[in-house]
Formats: sequence, structure tokens, C-alpha cells
Amino acid sequence: VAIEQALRRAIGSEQIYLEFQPLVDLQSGRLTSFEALARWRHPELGVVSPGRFIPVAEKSGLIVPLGEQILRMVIEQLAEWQRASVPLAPVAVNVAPLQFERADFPARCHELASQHGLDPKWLSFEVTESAWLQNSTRSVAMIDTLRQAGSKVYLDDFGTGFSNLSYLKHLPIDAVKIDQAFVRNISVDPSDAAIVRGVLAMAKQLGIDTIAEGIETAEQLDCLREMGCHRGQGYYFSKPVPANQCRALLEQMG
Ligand code: G
Ligand code: G
Ligand code: MN
Ligand code: NA
Repeated sequence: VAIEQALRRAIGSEQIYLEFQPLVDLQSGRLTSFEALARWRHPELGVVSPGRFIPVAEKSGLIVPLGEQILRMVIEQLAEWQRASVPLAPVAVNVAPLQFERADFPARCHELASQHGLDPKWLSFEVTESAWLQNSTRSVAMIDTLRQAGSKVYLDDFGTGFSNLSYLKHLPIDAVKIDQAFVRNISVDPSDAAIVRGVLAMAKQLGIDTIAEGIETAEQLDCLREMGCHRGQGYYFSKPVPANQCRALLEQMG
């Protein structure tokens, strides 16, 4: 409860800030986009990890105003880069299931983007399987709306949720993000390698791009590249960085 109350007070304040982690094309090694990751710096608690406060936010419903703040901060950051003529790359925002339950979510995103003169093509959205399974018909319509405006939609944490994959054929997503749990031991564990190969083959058949998360070593990268995974993300390329380091990353890796 203490952390929930502190979080309630933090929402809307500068205690909440963003970091950005690059996504990289595994063939060319070039930066293609960023994922925005929320951070919370509390005056007494210090930096609280999202692994700790996101679940609290989801349970309490605070994720809805927090998610709105994060979305707004991402749009404001992109608009600021645009004004300063910093070269842009698309930024992906994590969308919690509770946020995605609101049918007006796509409209809200576009309204905010338009208020800041930002083309929605610079925004991507990461949704999880559970968000989708709550109401599949409406989810498809919402994903269609986001994509029609030029945004990309990714299925996050792929492989950790449900074993029934039949829903994938109805889901109009741009890419699946293969959870880091499958990447961690990919170069040493034949079972993990087999699972990832299976996911890549299935995604290819469905015409969906693939993004591997949590790449930390050259061995993992070699495996994934050889298997034909399109893109990746992880400490091997870069940890999440503050906004003021994004330009340098773009110039270095773009
Ligand atoms: O950034 P990583 O440091 O530790 O994030 C931990 C977890 O928190 C991940 O599951 C990530 O998806 C989630 N997360 C990080 N930022 C956000 C955010 O802005 N919104 C939501 N819903 N989840 C986030
Ligand atoms: O759930 P989601 O995939 O959105 O969250 C991504 C999480 O993975 C964040 O917590 C981010 O900080 C973390 N992360 C990113 N790259 C790496 C990595 O190479 N290794 C590990 N262990 N975690 C990573
Ligand atoms: Mn994510
Ligand atoms: Na993920």
C-alpha cells in the first residue's frame, strides 16, 4: 500500500521519466527504432524498477493515468526532437491490458499526436497476449485503427502467455517480440533454440516480422541472425538510455 500511495502521488510529476532502448536490424546492425521504458525516481525510495511499480500500477488501476502520462511524454519527446531537427526514429510504447481495454485508446493516441503536430507513423505500440484475449473482436478493430494511421503494433513478451496460438492468424500485428526467456540460453540449450526456430518459421508463414529481446552476447546474436530473426534488442547493442543520448545512438548506429 505504501508504494501504491507513493506512486499515486508520483503520477503527473517529474518523478516519472523515460529511457529509450534501441532496436536493431540484425542483418545490417543498424538502429531501426526505440522502445520507451518508464522509470520512477522517488525522493526517498530512489529509482524504483518498473518490474516493481508496473505490477502495482496494473493491480490498482493507476496504470491508466500512468500510461496516459507515458504516452504523452513519448509524444512530447518526439515532437521536441522534430522541432530541433533531430533525425527521428519510431518509438514503441508499452500498452498495459487495462489501457487497451478502453476502446478510445487509438483515438486518444491520435488526438495527442495531432496536438503536437506529430505523424502517428513515429509511434509504435507493444501489446501483450492478455490484452488481446480480453476482447478479440474489439482488439482487432483497435489494432486496425492504429495501423491505418501509420503506427506499428507489436505483440510483446511472446511465448510467455498462452499455448494456443490459433489467435495469431486473426491478429493484424506487424511483429512479435520473442521474450528474453527464450533468448537467454539460445546458444547452449537446444530446446530454446528449437522453440525460437519454430516461432520464426510460424511468423514467416504468417507474414509477421520477428524481434528478439534480451540479446546480451555475440553468440546469441549469431544464433538469431543465422535463424533469420529480423530485429533485436538488448544490452549487447545498448542498455536503455536517457533521451539526451538517443541522438548520439542514432548517429552511431543509424
Ligand atoms: O524496463 P524494464 O526495465 O525493466 O521493464 C520491466 C517491465 O516493465 C517490462 O515488462 C516492461 O514491459 C514494463 N514496462 C516498462 N515501461 C513500461 C511502460 O511504460 N508501460 C507499461 N505498461 N509497462 C512498462
Ligand atoms: O516486457 P518488456 O519486454 O517490455 O521489457 C523489456 C525489459 O527487458 C526491460 O526491463 C528492459 O530493461 C529489459 N532488457 C532489455 N534488454 C535486456 C537485456 O539484454 N538483458 C536483460 N536481462 N534485460 C533486458
Ligand atoms: Mn516491451
Ligand atoms: Na517483452
